[in-house]
Amino acid sequence: MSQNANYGADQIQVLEGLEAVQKRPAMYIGSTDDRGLHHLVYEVVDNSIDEALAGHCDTIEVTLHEDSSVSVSDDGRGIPVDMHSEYDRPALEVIMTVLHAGGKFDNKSYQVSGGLHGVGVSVVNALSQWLDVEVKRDGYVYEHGFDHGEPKGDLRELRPMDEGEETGTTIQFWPDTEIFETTTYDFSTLETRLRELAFLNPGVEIALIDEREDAETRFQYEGGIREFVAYLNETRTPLHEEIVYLDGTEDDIQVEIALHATDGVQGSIHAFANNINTREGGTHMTGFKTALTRVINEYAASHGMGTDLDGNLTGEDIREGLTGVLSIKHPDPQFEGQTKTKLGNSEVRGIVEGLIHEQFTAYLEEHPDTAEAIVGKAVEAAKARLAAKKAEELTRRKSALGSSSLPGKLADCQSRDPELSEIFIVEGDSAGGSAKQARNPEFQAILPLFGKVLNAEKHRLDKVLENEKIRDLITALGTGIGDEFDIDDTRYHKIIIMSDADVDGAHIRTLYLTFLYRQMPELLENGYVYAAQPPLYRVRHNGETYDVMTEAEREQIIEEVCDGSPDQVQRFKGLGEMNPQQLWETTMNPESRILKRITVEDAAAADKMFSVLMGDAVAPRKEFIKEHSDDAEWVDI
Ligand code: 0RA
Repeated sequence: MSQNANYGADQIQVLEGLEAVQKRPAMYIGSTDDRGLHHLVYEVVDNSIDEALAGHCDTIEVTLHEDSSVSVSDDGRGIPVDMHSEYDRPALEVIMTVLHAGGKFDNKSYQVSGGLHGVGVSVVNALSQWLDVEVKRDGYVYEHGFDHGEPKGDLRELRPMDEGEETGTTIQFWPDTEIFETTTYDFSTLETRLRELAFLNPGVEIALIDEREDAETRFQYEGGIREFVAYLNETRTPLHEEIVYLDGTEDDIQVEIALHATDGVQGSIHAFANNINTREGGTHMTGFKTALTRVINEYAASHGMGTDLDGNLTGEDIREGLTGVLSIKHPDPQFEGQTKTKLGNSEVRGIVEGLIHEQFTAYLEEHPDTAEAIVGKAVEAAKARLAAKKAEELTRRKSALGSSSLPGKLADCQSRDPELSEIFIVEGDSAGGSAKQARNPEFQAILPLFGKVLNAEKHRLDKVLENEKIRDLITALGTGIGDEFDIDDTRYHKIIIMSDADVDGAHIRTLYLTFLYRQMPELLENGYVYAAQPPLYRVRHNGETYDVMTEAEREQIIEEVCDGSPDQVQRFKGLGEMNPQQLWETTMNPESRILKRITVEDAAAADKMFSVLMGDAVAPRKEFIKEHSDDAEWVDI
C-alpha cells in the first residue's frame, strides 16, 4: 500500500517534468522546426557517444525508418535496469521520464555531452508519440515502451541473451507530429553531424542507414581531428607535409588541436567543446589564438624571419590560409552567448594557452620545415597587408564603407526600419529595371549588379574591394566590412539574391554567397540572406496560371492538372524576360513568392563546401556537386 502511494507521488512529479517539455519544447531543444527535429537524434546519439567515451561502446547506428521514426543503437553496457532506490522504479524508466536524470546514474564523473544538447533523453521521450527502448544487459534482453513520454506498462524481460550476443541499447522514437512542424529527416544534415562526431571521437564507428532511400554511410576515423583537418583541406594546397597535432590534459580538461597551413587566403579554425561546435568561440579559442600568435612571433624573432617587417605578425597574418580544429573536453562545460555556442569556463583560457604555447614551441623546433612553412606564410601575409595599406587600401576601404552617400544604382526603399526592409540584389541591368518597376517601394530596395564578381575564396579582401559592385553592395548594406563590420548597422534584414534560374545565375549567386560567407558571415548566421526562386515555366490551362520551379514540377502539372495537354507553356529564360507584373507575382510579392533562406548551421560544413565549390581543384568539385545536388539547389550545378 505505502509503496503504491509512493509510486503515485513520484509519477506526478514525473508527469510535471515531461509536461513542461511538451508545453515549451523550444526551451529544451531550441525550436520545433526541422532543426529541433534533428536535435532529437543528436540528443540520443550524445548518450551513446558518452558511452563510447567511457570506453564501453565502439559502434553507433542511426537508422531512418520509412514511418518517420528513427532508431539509435549502440553496443555499450546498456541502460541500467535495476531498481532505483529513490524512485522505486527501474533505472531505465527513471532515465526516460525524469528530466536530467541520465548523469545521476553513473559514477563516471566524466560526462562529455552537454550544452546545446545534453538535456537528457527524457526530453526526446516527452516529444515523441511513441518511444521504444531495448536493452541487452545482465544476460537478458529487456524492452520498455512509452506513449507521449508515459510508460506503457512495466519494463519487460523479453528473453535471455544468446551466446555471444553483445550488450547495448536501442532507442526508437516517433517524433510527435502535433509538436513538430515537420517530421522528415534530412540525410545530409544528419550525415554532416555524424561525420563530425566521428572525427571528434576517434575510433568510434558511426553509421547512418536510410531505409527510406536504401542509403547507408559509415564513418570511423582513427586519426580523429587530424583527419578532420585533412578533410577540410581536401581541395586546398598544403604548405607542409605533416599535419600538426598537439594534445594534453590538465585538471581533467582534455585539449587537442590539429593544424595545417595552406597557400589559400582564407583561414578557418573550428573550435569544439564537448563535441559541440562553439561557433561563437569562447575561452578555449581565445587561449589558442593568444598562444598561436605568441609562438609564431617568438619563432620568427629567434630565427630571423620577418625582420624586414616593422612590427609583429598579427593574429590575422598568422591565421591566413591556416586550417585548424580545436577540440576540448571538459567535465563541466558552461555554454554562453546568443546561441549557447560560446564556451564560458574562465579556467580553460590559461590551460589551453599554456599547453599550446609549450607544445607548439617544441613542435616547431623539432619540425623546422613545417615551422618555416607556417611562419613564412604569415610573413608573406603581413607583407601583403602592409603593401595593401600603402596602396591606399585604407582610402579604398573608406570609400567602400565610410561614405554616407548610397550607390547611384540603388533604388532604396522608403522604410528605415531594417526589420521591415528588403534589398534585392539583381543580376543584370534589364532585370534590375523590371524589378524597380515591379517592387513595392515602401519596403523593397533594388540594387542591380551586372555580371560576375571576384571569387572571394581566392583573393584577399583588399583585392575583392577593388571591385565597384562589391563596394556598392557593402555601402547599400550599411554594415561596413573587415574590422569595421557591424551587424547592427545592417539596413535590411532580408538580403535577397535574385539571379536567373540557370547555370550562370547559379554561379553568380554562389559568387555573392561566397563573398558574404567569407567576409560577412554574421549576416548568414543571423538568417538575413536569401535566394529568390524565380520560376522556370508558366503553364496556363482552363484560365488558371501555374508557375513552376523545376522540370519535374512542369511534367507533373502537365500530366496531372492539364491531362497532358496544357493551353500554353512559357519558358522564362531569364529574369529579364518576365514583365514587371510577372516578376512581382512570381518572385517578389511576399504573398506568393518562394524565398530560400541560406543558412550556415554547420560552420565546418559550410567552410568545406565553399572551399570545394570555389577553390582550384576540379574533380572534388564535380564529385561534391553530384553528391549534393538535392540539398544544395542554389549551388552551381
Ligand atoms: C546510465 C548509466 C550507465 C549507462 C547508461 C546510462 C547508458 C545510457 C545510454 C543511452 C544510450 N545508450 C546508453 N548506454 C548506456 C552505466 C551503467 C553501468 O555502470 O553499467
